[in-house]
Amino acid sequence: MSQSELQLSDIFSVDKDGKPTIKIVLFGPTLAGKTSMLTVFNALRRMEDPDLIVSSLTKIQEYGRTVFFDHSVFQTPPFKGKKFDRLRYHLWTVPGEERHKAQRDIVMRGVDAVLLFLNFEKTAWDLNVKTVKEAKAKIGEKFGKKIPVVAYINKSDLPPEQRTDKRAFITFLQDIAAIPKENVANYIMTGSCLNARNDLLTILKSENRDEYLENERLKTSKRPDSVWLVVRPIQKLTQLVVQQRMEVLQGI
Ligand SMILES: Nc1nc2c(ncn2[C@@H]2O[C@H](COP(=O)(O)OP(=O)(O)OP(=O)(O)O)[C@@H](O)[C@H]2O)c(=O)[nH]1
Ligand SMILES: [Mg+2]
Repeated sequence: MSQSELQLSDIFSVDKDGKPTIKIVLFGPTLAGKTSMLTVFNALRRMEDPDLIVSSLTKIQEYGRTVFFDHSVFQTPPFKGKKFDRLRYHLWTVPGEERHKAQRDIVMRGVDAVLLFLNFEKTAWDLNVKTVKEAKAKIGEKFGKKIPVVAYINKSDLPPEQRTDKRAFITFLQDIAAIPKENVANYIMTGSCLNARNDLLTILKSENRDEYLENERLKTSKRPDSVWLVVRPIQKLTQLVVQQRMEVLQGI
């Protein structure tokens, strides 16, 4: 098969609409902020480019906790030259509470990439550790290899005395082989969904809103730093999956 005849659907799974798709799961302990992250991501897309939303956020919750999953679907902007289809990425979160293990098993089926969604809060350390071990056990030897893994630590807005030292996360994640020993900055990211949400709200409420907008859409150049930090791990995982598939292709 020559590369020019190749469709993205030949190297990616297809979703129920037959579209090439990456499935990314945000896997992390309860109260880490997974639902908050997806909410911010949706709000950002709505403000910047609603055409990239394939299906908006579904949340299955009880008393503010996720009991099954959150799910939403986006697509990449059209590719130049349009030789290839656009790529869809499905974002899922698991319910973090320990009692929901069965749901986590279901959500993780067919996952292409894992975002280990961790919590800076000191009180959450044991749960962080437990969660990473659970994710690794579920995926087995593909963990961090055929199935790329990126870690994101949320709640960087908290004062230092309430936060676990980032170095403890790095050591733990390397020891358990979730992330490589080199290029750590590409595999462990930090941020605050709270700050990202507040910064987006500030723009929406601003009297100078027009400075931020062009044709009613938020200019990417005006995207707050806090929002970049929250979006980065998803971008990185998408990139890792695409890169990996391309490498497989070159081996054919
Ligand atoms: N300080 C701080 N609080 C945050 C941040 N992100 C989320 N929270 C708060 O943390 C709490 C839990 O957030 P959720 O997004 O519901 O957490 P979750 O990971 O989805 O939890 P489960 O659904 O139980 O798995 C909420 O009170 C959020 O407002 C953050 O960046 N900083
Ligand atoms: Mg949740």
